[in-house]
Amino acid sequence: AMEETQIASILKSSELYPIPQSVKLSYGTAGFRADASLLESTVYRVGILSSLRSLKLKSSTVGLMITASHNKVSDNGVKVSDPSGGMLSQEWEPFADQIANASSPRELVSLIKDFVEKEEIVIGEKGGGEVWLGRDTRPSGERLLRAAEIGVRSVLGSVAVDVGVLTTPQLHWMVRAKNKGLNATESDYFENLVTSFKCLIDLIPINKLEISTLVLDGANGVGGQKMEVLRGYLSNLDVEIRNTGRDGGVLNEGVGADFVQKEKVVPLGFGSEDVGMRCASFDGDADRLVYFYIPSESCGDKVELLDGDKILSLFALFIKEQLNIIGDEGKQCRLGVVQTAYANGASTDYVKEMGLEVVFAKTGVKHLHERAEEFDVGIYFEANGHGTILFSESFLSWLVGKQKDYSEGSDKHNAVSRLVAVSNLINQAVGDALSGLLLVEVILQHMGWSVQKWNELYKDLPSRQVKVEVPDRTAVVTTSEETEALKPLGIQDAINAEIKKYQHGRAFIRPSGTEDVVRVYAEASTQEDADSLANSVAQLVKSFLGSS
Ligand code: G16
Repeated sequence: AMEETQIASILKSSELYPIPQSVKLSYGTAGFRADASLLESTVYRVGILSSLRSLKLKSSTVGLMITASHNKVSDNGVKVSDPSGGMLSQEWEPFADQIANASSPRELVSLIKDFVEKEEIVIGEKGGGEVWLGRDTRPSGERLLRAAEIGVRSVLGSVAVDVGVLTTPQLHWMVRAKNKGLNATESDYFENLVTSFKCLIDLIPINKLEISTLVLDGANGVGGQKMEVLRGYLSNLDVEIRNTGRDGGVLNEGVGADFVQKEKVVPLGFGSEDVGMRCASFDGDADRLVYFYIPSESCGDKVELLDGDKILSLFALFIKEQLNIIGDEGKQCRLGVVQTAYANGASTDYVKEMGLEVVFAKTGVKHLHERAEEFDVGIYFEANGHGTILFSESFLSWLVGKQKDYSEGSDKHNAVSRLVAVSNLINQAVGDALSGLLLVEVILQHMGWSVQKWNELYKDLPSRQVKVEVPDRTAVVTTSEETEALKPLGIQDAINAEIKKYQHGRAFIRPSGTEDVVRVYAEASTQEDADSLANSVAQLVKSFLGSS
């Protein structure tokens, strides 16, 4: 039960953060997101939730990140990292929704009281919770961070630690490290990347490739700035960084992974002088990564895109290669792939041909992560560039054991060491553009491949994504894999009738969990057909739901 002093503390602080009229917030795909001016009360309340989450888990450190990632600069958002470094347990999302929408301090307190009782959370007696607060470069971040601090501290005895401007994956990594009792500062994060990258470089059999310059689009956000720091510690990587946000560019506007992946055109700051160069884009909080190049025959501003699916395929190939070197024992490793309905059909065929198991999850890394944990090595990626590789504890300790069995310098020993280094390099908590980029770079050097050669792994089926603004996007309800719409009634039959008109046609709709739109995805054998299928499905959405 909650003591009177605790109740008074929340009543008092919540007076500072009245909820704005007529907003209905939902934790969504990746936390709460809205126009930054609407979010103070939400962030304050998520501060309270984070303290409670920490208390529930024996005062383990919890992370609270203030970011709206790929959304526009005037938006902001808040998401919680569980002590494991993964996303907030989905069991707590309904409570997050309830308190975010509580209309008065009294209602807020009563919801918290009930929840604390139900979860048997003890406030105050055995020490408080601990919450680490990070934010991206959005101008509204600092003000929102103050609201989060007040929320955290209004749970008596809990402490808020401001860990500064970070990428989302950095915060998740730090939280995970902290709770494992490891060194957990930002410099530890960098050091870990540098050491494991170097280890993989040293294990390249013969260096087949002159290291050419990588050109990075930092989305005018935190990722490019962090890469500037990291670059200083790395050898064997030559990277030129553009769109750092310091030269007047606007976050995510005409730049960044979301823009490049959706529009398939060059971001601002790139042009004909970059033809053929290996280029990469981060998103606003650097949890997404895509590659691209401008083909020499480029008409206008079109790029060749190497999206999350292509990154996944490259990773799968490299890991499979190491397992093959280990031989029969390596083949026992359950290597699997997790994708979403957005995965390009050609990528799914490619990994299946490699003999890998492929499973599908709902959009949102939290869903993919969960499925990837079922494998010894689970690679998950969304087409938008969000993903990572998870190694199970048991497989990792098996690998470490093998490092002792095999003689040093042997092929098998090297293969095992590469896998161990990959598990250290690639973020085990969440998709991470910085660590993903380093892994892509080292694999390309290992293979002796250019970006063009990598792109030839398979040819994407032409696809198109569009968004449709509707009065109420929650009217769209889909199946668990999001490939079919159950509501509004009749729309799926209409979509199916459109799909039938196209060769290799595939299309689906789903409500976005981060923007107020319905998303439409379409694939077909030509770009013209994919565009036309996407447009007719978008028309169906408008006619079934009305346009706003
Ligand atoms: C977030 C999630 C991703 C998801 C994306 C789009 O990305 O972390 O898993 O794919 O939103 O979601 P939706 O289609 O529901 O709007 P980010 O980079 O914005 O955090």
